[in-house]
Amino acid sequence: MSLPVTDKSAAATTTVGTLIIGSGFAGLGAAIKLAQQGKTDFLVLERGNDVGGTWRDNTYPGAACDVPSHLYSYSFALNPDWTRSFSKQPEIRAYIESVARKYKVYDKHVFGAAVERARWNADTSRWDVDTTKGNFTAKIVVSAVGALAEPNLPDIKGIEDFQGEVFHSAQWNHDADLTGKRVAVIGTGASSIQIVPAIAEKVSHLDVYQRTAPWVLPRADREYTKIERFAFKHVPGFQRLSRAGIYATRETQVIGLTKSRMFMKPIELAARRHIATLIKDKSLREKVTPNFQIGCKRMLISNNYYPALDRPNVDLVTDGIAEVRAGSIVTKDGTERPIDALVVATGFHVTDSPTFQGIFGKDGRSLADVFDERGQQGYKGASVAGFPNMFFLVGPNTGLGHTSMVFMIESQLNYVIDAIDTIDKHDIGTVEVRRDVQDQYNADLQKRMSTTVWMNGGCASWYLDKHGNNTTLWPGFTFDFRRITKQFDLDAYDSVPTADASS
Ligand code: N01
Repeated sequence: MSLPVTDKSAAATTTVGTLIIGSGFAGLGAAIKLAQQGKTDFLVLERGNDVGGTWRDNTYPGAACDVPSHLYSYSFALNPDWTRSFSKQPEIRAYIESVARKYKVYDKHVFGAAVERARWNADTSRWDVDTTKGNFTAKIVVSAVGALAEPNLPDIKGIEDFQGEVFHSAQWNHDADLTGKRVAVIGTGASSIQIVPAIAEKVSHLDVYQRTAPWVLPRADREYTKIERFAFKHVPGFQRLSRAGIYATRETQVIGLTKSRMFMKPIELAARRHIATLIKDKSLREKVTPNFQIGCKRMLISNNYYPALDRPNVDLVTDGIAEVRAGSIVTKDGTERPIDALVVATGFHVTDSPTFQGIFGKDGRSLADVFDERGQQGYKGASVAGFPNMFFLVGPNTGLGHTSMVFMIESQLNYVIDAIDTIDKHDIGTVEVRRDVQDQYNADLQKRMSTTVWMNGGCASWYLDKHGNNTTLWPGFTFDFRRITKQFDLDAYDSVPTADASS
């Protein structure tokens, strides 16, 4: 259903008002909001073959969401048909596709179009965007590529010489049958703790390589009853009320994460009880007990991870990995463990995404260089000084560790769609966030960040950039972020009228 875009070899360029890059929850949401405003001069570039983003890509066994379904959906497209409290990946993917169909934005997509380079052209005051499916020029670019999209492959000696199946959790090879095989999983983050129980029964032996033990809480997951599903569908307000309840409960965690650790104590106790209840082996209990404050890394939820580790055919290996050989992993104590297949559940390039290397702003510098020098700084997660007419969704400091990213994305959509509307209405040629405004915003934000568990909780995490700053998460209540993104604030930007911008 993608647009018939000219073949790249013909070297023709497609001209469009707004280009959205990526079609996960964020990019798809942007397309829908633009369409709802009656705007038609936009396209969505998507490197995959369908919408869905991370929920299209992450198909590993056991993939599911750790935010309750009714909150993990667009407020404008509630889904009364969720079958369980925490949805599995296929159901979320089907939901996203159904929303794209309902709002008729599929034909605005160019699928299979991986962006190779986006360059601000000062002569035309437009973005020149080269993709694997042709070249584009756009007045405005909305980057919605997602923070968890570029797999982080571990730099372990010898891994390239491994002779068996090896793949990242986000690139699961479904042709590789792990039944009866000796398998290793490296990493114990959110992905791993879902994969381990899903494959533990079918493999002959499983080694789980843990560098840092995560905090794992019980998962209150269950199928909805027929009565509940009837109520979600037919009782006016029931779904919104349930959503509000989930939202409020989760939001209280912000106090513990950002202000007072006392609020996290009951949660930590629940996590310790979880270990004690589910693991009988004392030495395994010790190995899985984290050595940092709860909340410092993302809190995980699972009822079947600990029982899986407790199985006789599963070993939790905590000695560091020295090297991978053709058919084994050797740990630093010299032990060699033979394996047939290796799953690397080692996370993503978040603050150092390779996509940043292909975006070149006003002075020709790449976004990667700019972030490298100053850290991943932006303004309201939506703009970066030096990158005119480019807006970001899920940009710097918009991530969350406690509740639904869809809520944050909708806040950002309010802001970015209002920005595009303002540009149109006021006949503006270019907007660029003022450096002084961005600097002040980040100084304030990092001051608030300094008291949070993410900075003082005694852990290293993907929330921090190479400067040691948390440029990933929002350090407060999500309703505060909703407030500051309600409207586009043109006065925070340098703007040039269309008549004066180059054309
Ligand atoms: O990745 P991670 P993930 N040698 O970065 C280890 C979302 N998500 O894919 O902690 C050995 O969290 C690393 O060890 P350490 C969610 O936001 C959501 O699991 O750095 N080990 C860690 O254990 C989540 O936070 C859902 O010491 C190495 C693991 O690999 C985010 O995605 C499900 C290593 C990486 O954990 C990312 O989760 C899945 C090395 N060289 C994901 N390098 C749900 O909604 C890394 N590690 C449920």
